[in-house]
Amino acid sequence: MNAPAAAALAAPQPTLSLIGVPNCGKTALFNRLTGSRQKVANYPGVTVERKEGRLVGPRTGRTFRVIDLPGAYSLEPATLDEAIARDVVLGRHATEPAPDLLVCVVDATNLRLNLRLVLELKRLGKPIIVALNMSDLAAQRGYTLDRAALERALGVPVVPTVAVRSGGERALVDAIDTHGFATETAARVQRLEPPPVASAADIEATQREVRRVLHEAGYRVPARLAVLSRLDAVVLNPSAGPALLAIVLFLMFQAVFSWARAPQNIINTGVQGMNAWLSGVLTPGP
Ligand SMILES: Nc1nc2c(ncn2[C@@H]2O[C@H](COP(=O)(O)OP(=O)(O)OP(=O)(O)O)[C@@H](O)[C@H]2O)c(=O)[nH]1
Ligand SMILES: [Mg+2]
Repeated sequence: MNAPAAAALAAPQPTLSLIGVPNCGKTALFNRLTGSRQKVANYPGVTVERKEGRLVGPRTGRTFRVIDLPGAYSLEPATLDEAIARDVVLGRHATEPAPDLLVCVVDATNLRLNLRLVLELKRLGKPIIVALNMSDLAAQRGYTLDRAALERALGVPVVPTVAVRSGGERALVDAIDTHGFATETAARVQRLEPPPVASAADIEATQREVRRVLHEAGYRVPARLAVLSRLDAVVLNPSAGPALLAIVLFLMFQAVFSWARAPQNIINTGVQGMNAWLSGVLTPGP
């Protein structure tokens, strides 16, 4: 066995956690990274799935433990899934080691929502790589984004991935394999405090930061989809949504019970006229 291979075997296996909002493609990317080298179970005492696998770095020959975390919108948990994801990331989970590297998976077609979590994770000060997933869909649908500018604006590595395409994980594998774990193994024993509960001012500051990053990265949603998302924002708004629903129901009620009267009268008159005409032209039967 040569010296680098022996050193790789002797070194502790760094742990990577895949974290991101629900449905951004973590599990698809996990499957690409680990192939068939997977173990699936539940976290102890709960019915939340735990997936662990192994990735072997093609350049260094080093083995990485990869953990696929449940989806989380934020480190302030509102669900059991989010609580587990937060505890693992902070190194506070009873049965999980603290991750050495966070792979934050983001959906390139919904960056505004995804970046809030990236900024929260960045504040923890742990090593992080952003996987810009669904890059294929973003390109197909006409989104504009300068990946290098996004990297500069965020201050962390950003690599494009397509978790549903063979080879779509290559840039991420390279970034993991060449990541400087040796100097950062102190992060392994780090048990971090949960971030303080965000005030309204904190949330507003994060939104401003998201807008700044998106602006610097030249992120543009295609006009057609921007209109739909603005419509979504109005229809799903907790005050405007129910008011709109009440208006639509009122209009339907009016359509059935008031506006329908005029066409109904026209049809009735037509049928009566036809009846009278037919009675005149047809000879009475036997
Ligand atoms: N086109 C495209 N589809 C993707 C990509 N990554 C994931 N998907 C699809 O997106 C859907 C969600 O992917 P998952 O891997 O289950 O997402 P997840 O983040 O694990 O979801 P949760 O575990 O529920 O948080 C699936 O239908 C995937 O096939 C991608 O890069 N491109
Ligand atoms: Mg998943």
